[in-house]
Amino acid sequence: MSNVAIVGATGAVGQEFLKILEERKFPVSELRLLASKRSAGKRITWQGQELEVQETTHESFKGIDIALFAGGSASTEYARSAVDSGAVVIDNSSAFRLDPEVPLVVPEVNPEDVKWHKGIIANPNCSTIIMVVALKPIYDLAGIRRVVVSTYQAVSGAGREGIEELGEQVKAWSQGGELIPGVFPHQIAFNLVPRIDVFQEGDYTKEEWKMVKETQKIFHVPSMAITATTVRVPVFRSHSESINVETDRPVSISEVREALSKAPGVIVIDDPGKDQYPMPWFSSDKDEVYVGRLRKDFSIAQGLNMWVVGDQIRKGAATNAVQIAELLL
Ligand code: 11C
Repeated sequence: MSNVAIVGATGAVGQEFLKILEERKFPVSELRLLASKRSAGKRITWQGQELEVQETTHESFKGIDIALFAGGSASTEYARSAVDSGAVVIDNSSAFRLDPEVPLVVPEVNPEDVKWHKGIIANPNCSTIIMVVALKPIYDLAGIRRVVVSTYQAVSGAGREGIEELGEQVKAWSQGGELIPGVFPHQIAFNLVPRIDVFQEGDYTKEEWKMVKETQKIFHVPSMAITATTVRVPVFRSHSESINVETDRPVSISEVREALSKAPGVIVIDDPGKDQYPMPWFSSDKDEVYVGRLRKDFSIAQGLNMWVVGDQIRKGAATNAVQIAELLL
């Protein structure tokens, strides 16, 4: 049994941690809920117990074995204190992901990397996790030379505020009111915004660079060629990705389909004749990554296209982190 802390317990990912710890019957002895001063004092019921949310401080981690950080600035501020108190931190922020001293882990892809942690294990970005779970069986089968990915990311990626903003804009539109952007740089209802996070080198966004660099680190292949365009769409939950893969070796679509069908954490839904393919509405609140629209890319010798969908809050964040905690046990 472990003493577990959740930092950011009242946010979208924090709330999902509570559900997933319970669903997966994670052996929790004490659960400590931590958040910002603003949320301290809130009461949350978990497995029949009423727990009070406490303000996170550098002293919050005494006696804690595993600290699940939901993301945001709390990680930079408190993760090292948690480690100094003896906890292993599983961190969902981007603060440590590219640190060479910190493993970046997706249990279906590189579970062995948890072994070399020095107190912090990073949970990748949600769109990266969803992509690499689908890429792994293809990588094992035929190697990967190049990936071209375009994302269709739900507003849940921007947390509770993102979900609320889409809801408020849809309501305002139906009442003839004004649609006011807040979390997103432009109106998100009935629109697409091809910018997630800040612009960086080469006019790529930080989200796009995360998909490139995190994927290279997870596969331990810094030379893997990857290019990404990330787009926010007016979907509440579940990210979708159009992924084009050029393999190292020739492979047939039926071999890829078979490998994906057998892969852990992947479900193939792909029956064009019956209009069956994954969609965010269907994959929300589920832990698996769904793959469909699998087909050859006729424009190159060794290419394929696929459509991949996964719940950003679950497999893209909380479920992956709890799976990492399970590896530690
Ligand atoms: C989004 N992918 O959809 C982001 C959210 O680095 O963990 C997750 C940000 C991160 O907006």
